[in-house]
Amino acid sequence: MRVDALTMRELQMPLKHFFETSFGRVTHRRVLLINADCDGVEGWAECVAGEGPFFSSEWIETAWVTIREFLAPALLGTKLESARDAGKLMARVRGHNMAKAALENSLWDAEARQNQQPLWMLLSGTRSEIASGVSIGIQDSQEQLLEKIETEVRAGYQRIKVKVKPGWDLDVLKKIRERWPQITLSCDANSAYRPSDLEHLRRFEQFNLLMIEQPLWDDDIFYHSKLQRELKTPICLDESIHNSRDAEAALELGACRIINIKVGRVGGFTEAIAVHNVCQKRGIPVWCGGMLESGIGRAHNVALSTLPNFKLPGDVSASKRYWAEDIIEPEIEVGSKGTIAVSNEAGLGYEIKTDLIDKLTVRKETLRSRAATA
Ligand code: OSB
Ligand code: MG
Repeated sequence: MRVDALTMRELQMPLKHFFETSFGRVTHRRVLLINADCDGVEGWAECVAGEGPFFSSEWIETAWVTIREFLAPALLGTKLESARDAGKLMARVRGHNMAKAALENSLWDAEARQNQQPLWMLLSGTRSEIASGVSIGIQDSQEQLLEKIETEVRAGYQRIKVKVKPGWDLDVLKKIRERWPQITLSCDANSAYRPSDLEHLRRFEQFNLLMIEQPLWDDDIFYHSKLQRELKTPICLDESIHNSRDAEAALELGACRIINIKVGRVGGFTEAIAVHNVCQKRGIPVWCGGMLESGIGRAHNVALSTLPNFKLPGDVSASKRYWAEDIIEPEIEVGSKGTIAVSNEAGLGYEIKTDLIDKLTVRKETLRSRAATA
Protein backbone atom coordinates (compact mmCIF):
# COMPACT_ATOMS: atom_id res chain seq x y z
CA MET A 1 0.00 0.00 0.00
CA ARG A 2 1.09 3.55 -0.68
CA VAL A 3 0.92 6.20 2.02
CA ASP A 4 -0.64 9.16 0.18
CA ALA A 5 -1.63 11.49 3.02
CA LEU A 6 -1.64 11.66 6.81
CA THR A 7 -3.97 14.00 8.67
CA MET A 8 -3.33 14.95 12.28
CA ARG A 9 -6.13 16.34 14.42
CA GLU A 10 -6.28 17.41 18.00
CA LEU A 11 -9.61 16.93 19.76
CA GLN A 12 -10.51 18.45 23.09
CA MET A 13 -12.55 15.91 25.08
CA PRO A 14 -13.69 16.53 28.66
CA LEU A 15 -13.53 13.48 30.94
CA LYS A 16 -16.76 12.72 32.82
CA HIS A 17 -14.75 12.56 36.03
CA PHE A 18 -11.14 13.58 36.70
CA PHE A 19 -8.50 10.85 36.60
CA GLU A 20 -5.69 11.07 39.14
CA THR A 21 -2.49 9.05 39.42
CA SER A 22 0.63 9.48 41.56
CA PHE A 23 1.91 11.92 38.90
CA GLY A 24 -1.14 14.17 38.71
CA ARG A 25 -4.76 14.80 37.75
CA VAL A 26 -6.36 15.19 34.30
CA THR A 27 -9.82 16.62 33.64
CA HIS A 28 -9.70 16.90 29.82
CA ARG A 29 -7.98 14.79 27.22
CA ARG A 30 -6.20 16.36 24.28
CA VAL A 31 -6.78 13.51 21.84
CA LEU A 32 -4.43 13.32 18.85
CA LEU A 33 -5.90 11.34 15.96
CA ILE A 34 -4.22 10.20 12.77
CA ASN A 35 -6.19 9.59 9.63
CA ALA A 36 -4.16 7.89 6.88
CA ASP A 37 -5.08 7.80 3.22
CA CYS A 38 -3.62 4.71 1.54
CA ASP A 39 -4.66 4.09 -2.09
CA GLY A 40 -7.95 5.82 -1.34
CA VAL A 41 -8.66 3.69 1.74
CA GLU A 42 -8.54 5.39 5.10
CA GLY A 43 -7.11 4.19 8.38
CA TRP A 44 -7.58 5.69 11.84
CA ALA A 45 -5.46 5.62 14.98
CA GLU A 46 -4.91 7.56 18.17
CA CYS A 47 -1.72 8.88 19.73
CA VAL A 48 -2.00 8.12 23.45
CA ALA A 49 0.52 10.73 24.62
CA GLY A 50 -0.69 12.72 27.62
CA GLU A 51 -1.23 16.42 28.28
CA GLY A 52 2.22 16.77 29.83
CA PRO A 53 5.51 14.81 30.07
CA PHE A 54 4.52 12.95 33.25
CA PHE A 55 3.71 9.33 32.38
CA SER A 56 6.64 9.44 29.98
CA SER A 57 8.74 12.16 28.37
CA GLU A 58 6.41 12.19 25.36
CA TRP A 59 3.38 14.43 25.39
CA ILE A 60 0.95 15.71 22.81
CA GLU A 61 3.08 18.65 21.62
CA THR A 62 6.24 16.56 21.09
CA ALA A 63 4.15 13.98 19.23
CA TRP A 64 2.55 16.59 16.97
CA VAL A 65 5.87 18.21 15.99
CA THR A 66 7.80 14.94 15.66
CA ILE A 67 5.12 13.47 13.41
CA ARG A 68 5.02 16.57 11.23
CA GLU A 69 8.79 17.13 10.96
CA PHE A 70 10.22 13.61 10.90
CA LEU A 71 7.87 10.63 11.13
CA ALA A 72 5.22 11.47 8.54
CA PRO A 73 7.90 12.50 5.97
CA ALA A 74 9.55 9.07 6.47
CA LEU A 75 6.30 7.34 5.46
CA LEU A 76 4.63 9.62 2.93
CA GLY A 77 4.91 8.51 -0.67
CA THR A 78 6.42 5.13 0.26
CA LYS A 79 5.00 1.81 -0.85
CA LEU A 80 4.76 -0.74 1.92
CA GLU A 81 4.25 -4.47 1.67
CA SER A 82 2.42 -4.24 5.00
CA ALA A 83 1.85 -1.93 7.97
CA ARG A 84 4.17 -4.33 9.78
CA ASP A 85 7.09 -2.65 7.99
CA ALA A 86 6.26 0.97 8.93
CA GLY A 87 8.44 0.86 12.06
CA LYS A 88 11.62 0.26 10.03
CA LEU A 89 11.02 3.42 8.01
CA MET A 90 10.71 5.48 11.21
CA ALA A 91 13.59 3.81 13.07
CA ARG A 92 16.03 6.67 12.46
CA VAL A 93 14.01 8.69 14.99
CA ARG A 94 14.94 7.65 18.51
CA GLY A 95 12.13 7.25 21.02
CA HIS A 96 8.78 8.96 20.39
CA ASN A 97 7.07 5.58 20.54
CA MET A 98 3.56 6.98 21.02
CA ALA A 99 3.93 9.17 17.94
CA LYS A 100 5.31 6.24 15.93
CA ALA A 101 2.54 3.93 17.15
CA ALA A 102 -0.19 6.33 16.04
CA LEU A 103 1.19 6.37 12.49
CA GLU A 104 1.91 2.66 12.28
CA ASN A 105 -1.48 1.73 13.71
CA SER A 106 -3.34 3.95 11.24
CA LEU A 107 -1.68 1.89 8.50
CA TRP A 108 -2.72 -1.36 10.18
CA ASP A 109 -6.32 -0.13 10.17
CA ALA A 110 -6.03 0.88 6.50
CA GLU A 111 -4.50 -2.48 5.60
CA ALA A 112 -7.29 -4.36 7.39
CA ARG A 113 -9.89 -2.26 5.55
CA GLN A 114 -8.13 -2.88 2.23
CA ASN A 115 -8.32 -6.64 2.95
CA GLN A 116 -11.93 -6.23 4.15
CA GLN A 117 -10.81 -8.01 7.27
CA PRO A 118 -11.22 -7.19 10.99
CA LEU A 119 -8.06 -5.65 12.44
CA TRP A 120 -7.91 -8.30 15.18
CA MET A 121 -7.65 -11.03 12.55
CA LEU A 122 -4.87 -9.17 10.74
CA LEU A 123 -3.05 -9.08 14.10
CA SER A 124 -3.56 -12.89 14.35
CA GLY A 125 -5.91 -12.58 17.33
CA THR A 126 -7.75 -15.69 18.46
CA ARG A 127 -10.57 -14.51 20.75
CA SER A 128 -14.13 -13.41 20.08
CA GLU A 129 -14.41 -11.63 23.41
CA ILE A 130 -11.89 -10.11 25.79
CA ALA A 131 -11.78 -9.84 29.60
CA SER A 132 -12.26 -6.35 30.94
CA GLY A 133 -10.97 -4.70 34.11
CA VAL A 134 -11.08 -1.13 35.38
CA SER A 135 -8.47 1.31 36.60
CA ILE A 136 -9.76 3.68 39.28
CA GLY A 137 -7.85 6.84 40.02
CA ILE A 138 -7.05 8.52 43.31
CA GLN A 139 -10.18 10.28 44.62
CA ASP A 140 -10.85 13.22 46.91
CA SER A 141 -11.95 10.85 49.68
CA GLN A 142 -11.89 7.15 50.53
CA GLU A 143 -15.70 7.13 50.55
CA GLN A 144 -15.71 8.36 46.97
CA LEU A 145 -13.30 5.59 45.97
CA LEU A 146 -15.37 2.86 47.67
CA GLU A 147 -18.46 4.17 45.89
CA LYS A 148 -16.70 3.96 42.55
CA ILE A 149 -15.52 0.42 43.25
CA GLU A 150 -19.08 -0.55 44.21
CA THR A 151 -20.33 0.70 40.82
CA GLU A 152 -17.67 -1.20 38.87
CA VAL A 153 -18.02 -4.44 40.85
CA ARG A 154 -21.78 -4.32 40.18
CA ALA A 155 -21.12 -3.68 36.49
CA GLY A 156 -19.29 -7.03 36.40
CA TYR A 157 -15.68 -5.99 35.73
CA GLN A 158 -13.30 -8.92 36.22
CA ARG A 159 -10.53 -6.98 37.95
CA ILE A 160 -10.38 -3.77 39.92
CA LYS A 161 -7.14 -1.79 39.88
CA VAL A 162 -6.63 1.21 42.11
CA LYS A 163 -3.98 3.86 41.87
CA VAL A 164 -1.72 4.19 44.90
CA LYS A 165 0.94 6.56 46.19
CA PRO A 166 2.49 7.20 49.61
CA GLY A 167 -0.37 8.41 51.82
CA TRP A 168 -3.03 6.75 49.61
CA ASP A 169 -2.20 3.08 49.89
CA LEU A 170 -2.33 0.75 52.93
CA ASP A 171 -5.34 2.33 54.53
CA VAL A 172 -7.23 2.41 51.24
CA LEU A 173 -6.36 -1.21 50.38
CA LYS A 174 -7.41 -2.32 53.87
CA LYS A 175 -10.84 -0.69 53.49
CA ILE A 176 -11.31 -2.26 50.06
CA ARG A 177 -10.39 -5.74 51.28
CA GLU A 178 -12.65 -5.44 54.34
CA ARG A 179 -15.60 -4.71 52.09
CA TRP A 180 -14.69 -7.04 49.17
CA PRO A 181 -12.52 -9.90 50.46
CA GLN A 182 -12.90 -11.88 47.22
CA ILE A 183 -12.54 -9.49 44.28
CA THR A 184 -9.53 -9.68 41.98
CA LEU A 185 -7.65 -6.57 43.06
CA SER A 186 -4.43 -4.92 41.94
CA CYS A 187 -2.71 -1.58 42.41
CA ASP A 188 -0.65 0.73 40.24
CA ALA A 189 1.95 3.07 41.76
CA ASN A 190 3.16 4.75 38.55
CA SER A 191 6.69 4.88 40.02
CA ALA A 192 5.74 6.44 43.37
CA TYR A 193 8.03 4.30 45.59
CA ARG A 194 11.76 3.76 46.10
CA PRO A 195 13.80 0.69 47.14
CA SER A 196 14.02 2.22 50.63
CA ASP A 197 10.22 1.70 50.88
CA LEU A 198 10.71 -2.10 50.98
CA GLU A 199 9.29 -2.59 54.47
CA HIS A 200 6.30 -0.43 53.55
CA LEU A 201 5.72 -2.42 50.34
CA ARG A 202 5.89 -5.69 52.28
CA ARG A 203 2.74 -4.57 54.07
CA PHE A 204 0.89 -4.69 50.72
CA GLU A 205 1.31 -8.50 50.75
CA GLN A 206 -1.51 -8.99 53.28
CA PHE A 207 -4.10 -7.75 50.74
CA ASN A 208 -3.70 -10.65 48.33
CA LEU A 209 -3.13 -8.45 45.31
CA LEU A 210 -3.01 -9.91 41.82
CA MET A 211 -0.05 -7.61 41.17
CA ILE A 212 1.68 -4.36 42.08
CA GLU A 213 2.19 -2.31 38.92
CA GLN A 214 5.34 -0.22 38.39
CA PRO A 215 6.31 0.47 42.01
CA LEU A 216 9.76 1.99 41.23
CA TRP A 217 11.29 4.43 38.72
CA ASP A 218 9.77 4.58 35.24
CA ASP A 219 13.12 3.77 33.58
CA ASP A 220 14.21 1.01 35.93
CA ILE A 221 14.46 -2.74 35.51
CA PHE A 222 17.34 -3.66 37.84
CA TYR A 223 15.92 -2.40 41.15
CA HIS A 224 12.57 -3.97 40.31
CA SER A 225 14.41 -7.31 40.05
CA LYS A 226 15.79 -6.82 43.56
CA LEU A 227 12.36 -5.85 44.83
CA GLN A 228 10.60 -8.79 43.15
CA ARG A 229 12.97 -11.17 44.97
CA GLU A 230 11.70 -9.72 48.26
CA LEU A 231 7.98 -9.85 47.46
CA LYS A 232 5.55 -12.72 46.94
CA THR A 233 3.09 -10.44 45.15
CA PRO A 234 3.89 -10.36 41.43
CA ILE A 235 5.30 -7.09 40.11
CA CYS A 236 3.87 -5.95 36.76
CA LEU A 237 5.96 -3.59 34.66
CA ASP A 238 4.32 -0.85 32.61
CA GLU A 239 6.48 2.31 32.14
CA SER A 240 9.79 0.37 32.05
CA ILE A 241 8.96 -1.73 28.98
CA HIS A 242 9.48 0.04 25.63
CA ASN A 243 10.21 -2.92 23.37
CA SER A 244 10.76 -6.68 23.29
CA ARG A 245 14.40 -6.31 24.42
CA ASP A 246 13.24 -4.56 27.58
CA ALA A 247 10.79 -7.42 28.11
CA GLU A 248 13.59 -9.99 27.64
CA ALA A 249 15.83 -8.12 30.06
CA ALA A 250 13.09 -7.78 32.67
CA LEU A 251 12.17 -11.45 32.49
CA GLU A 252 15.80 -12.62 32.43
CA LEU A 253 16.49 -10.54 35.55
CA GLY A 254 13.26 -11.57 37.28
CA ALA A 255 12.09 -7.96 37.52
CA CYS A 256 8.42 -8.85 37.10
CA ARG A 257 6.05 -11.79 36.66
CA ILE A 258 3.46 -9.96 34.57
CA ILE A 259 3.75 -7.34 31.80
CA ASN A 260 1.29 -4.63 30.84
CA ILE A 261 1.41 -4.00 27.07
CA LYS A 262 0.41 -0.55 25.85
CA VAL A 263 0.65 -0.36 22.11
CA GLY A 264 1.60 3.34 22.25
CA ARG A 265 4.36 2.84 24.81
CA VAL A 266 6.07 0.17 22.67
CA GLY A 267 5.71 2.04 19.36
CA GLY A 268 2.96 0.19 17.52
CA PHE A 269 1.32 -3.17 16.90
CA THR A 270 4.44 -4.80 15.41
CA GLU A 271 6.43 -4.29 18.62
CA ALA A 272 3.40 -5.01 20.83
CA ILE A 273 3.14 -8.44 19.17
CA ALA A 274 6.89 -8.96 19.69
CA VAL A 275 6.55 -8.20 23.43
CA HIS A 276 3.53 -10.51 23.58
CA ASN A 277 5.54 -13.31 21.97
CA VAL A 278 8.57 -12.90 24.25
CA CYS A 279 6.27 -13.20 27.27
CA GLN A 280 4.32 -16.11 25.82
CA LYS A 281 7.53 -18.11 25.26
CA ARG A 282 8.47 -17.66 28.90
CA GLY A 283 5.01 -18.40 30.29
CA ILE A 284 4.52 -14.80 31.48
CA PRO A 285 0.93 -13.53 31.11
CA VAL A 286 0.28 -10.08 29.66
CA TRP A 287 -2.66 -7.70 29.70
CA CYS A 288 -3.55 -4.64 27.70
CA GLY A 289 -3.01 -1.30 29.42
CA GLY A 290 -5.02 1.85 28.79
CA MET A 291 -4.19 5.54 28.45
CA LEU A 292 -7.67 7.08 28.80
CA GLU A 293 -8.26 6.54 25.09
CA SER A 294 -11.14 7.73 23.00
CA GLY A 295 -13.04 5.03 21.13
CA ILE A 296 -10.44 4.82 18.38
CA GLY A 297 -7.56 3.92 20.70
CA ARG A 298 -9.95 1.77 22.71
CA ALA A 299 -10.96 -0.22 19.60
CA HIS A 300 -7.27 -0.80 18.81
CA ASN A 301 -6.78 -2.05 22.38
CA VAL A 302 -9.69 -4.47 22.00
CA ALA A 303 -8.13 -5.83 18.79
CA LEU A 304 -4.72 -6.30 20.43
CA SER A 305 -6.29 -8.04 23.45
CA THR A 306 -7.53 -10.89 21.23
CA LEU A 307 -3.99 -12.33 21.03
CA PRO A 308 -3.68 -15.60 22.97
CA ASN A 309 -1.27 -14.53 25.73
CA PHE A 310 -3.53 -11.66 26.89
CA LYS A 311 -4.50 -13.92 29.78
CA LEU A 312 -5.42 -11.31 32.37
CA PRO A 313 -8.22 -8.70 32.23
CA GLY A 314 -6.96 -5.45 30.70
CA ASP A 315 -7.60 -1.77 31.40
CA VAL A 316 -9.93 -1.76 28.41
CA SER A 317 -13.29 -0.70 29.75
CA ALA A 318 -16.57 0.81 28.53
CA SER A 319 -16.59 4.14 26.66
CA LYS A 320 -19.22 5.53 29.02
CA ARG A 321 -16.85 5.38 31.99
CA TYR A 322 -14.87 8.22 30.43
CA TRP A 323 -16.96 10.01 27.82
CA ALA A 324 -20.38 11.63 27.67
CA GLU A 325 -20.32 10.66 23.99
CA ASP A 326 -17.60 8.60 22.33
CA ILE A 327 -16.35 9.18 18.78
CA ILE A 328 -17.15 5.63 17.59
CA GLU A 329 -20.39 3.79 17.07
CA PRO A 330 -21.48 1.60 18.71
CA GLU A 331 -19.59 2.64 21.83
CA ILE A 332 -17.45 0.03 23.61
CA GLU A 333 -19.70 -1.83 26.02
CA VAL A 334 -18.99 -4.34 28.74
CA GLY A 335 -21.40 -7.20 29.43
CA SER A 336 -22.48 -8.40 32.87
CA LYS A 337 -19.71 -11.05 32.86
CA GLY A 338 -17.08 -8.34 32.40
CA THR A 339 -16.29 -9.04 28.77
CA ILE A 340 -16.22 -7.00 25.57
CA ALA A 341 -17.43 -8.70 22.39
CA VAL A 342 -15.02 -8.29 19.49
CA SER A 343 -16.40 -6.73 16.30
CA ASN A 344 -16.27 -8.65 13.03
CA GLU A 345 -16.50 -5.53 10.88
CA ALA A 346 -13.52 -4.61 8.74
CA GLY A 347 -10.69 -2.53 10.17
CA LEU A 348 -10.94 -1.38 13.76
CA GLY A 349 -14.53 -2.57 13.70
CA TYR A 350 -16.57 0.51 14.64
CA GLU A 351 -18.09 3.42 12.72
CA ILE A 352 -16.11 6.62 13.09
CA LYS A 353 -18.37 9.57 14.01
CA THR A 354 -16.72 12.09 11.71
CA ASP A 355 -19.29 14.83 12.42
CA LEU A 356 -18.62 14.65 16.13
CA ILE A 357 -14.87 14.50 15.47
CA ASP A 358 -15.14 17.67 13.36
CA LYS A 359 -17.02 19.37 16.18
CA LEU A 360 -14.38 18.44 18.77
CA THR A 361 -11.38 19.29 16.56
CA VAL A 362 -9.30 22.25 17.72
CA ARG A 363 -6.53 21.93 15.11
CA LYS A 364 -5.95 19.89 12.00
CA GLU A 365 -3.09 19.51 9.55
CA THR A 366 -2.81 17.31 6.46
CA LEU A 367 0.61 16.13 5.34
CA ARG A 368 1.21 14.85 1.81
CA SER A 369 4.22 13.39 0.07
CA ARG A 370 6.27 15.98 -1.83
CA ALA A 371 5.70 14.05 -5.06
CA ALA A 372 1.92 14.16 -4.54
CA THR A 373 1.89 17.92 -3.88
CA ALA A 374 4.21 18.76 -6.82
O1 OSB B 1 -0.41 3.60 34.36
O2 OSB B 1 -1.90 2.40 33.52
C1 OSB B 1 -1.46 3.52 33.76
C2 OSB B 1 -3.93 6.22 32.64
C3 OSB B 1 -3.06 7.20 32.23
C4 OSB B 1 -1.71 7.00 32.36
C5 OSB B 1 -1.23 5.81 32.89
C6 OSB B 1 -2.10 4.81 33.28
C7 OSB B 1 -3.47 5.04 33.19
C8 OSB B 1 -4.50 4.11 33.63
C9 OSB B 1 -5.83 4.24 32.96
O3 OSB B 1 -4.35 3.34 34.54
C10 OSB B 1 -6.29 3.06 32.25
C11 OSB B 1 -7.49 3.35 31.37
O4 OSB B 1 -7.31 3.88 30.27
O5 OSB B 1 -8.59 3.02 31.79
MG1 MG C 1 0.24 1.59 34.78
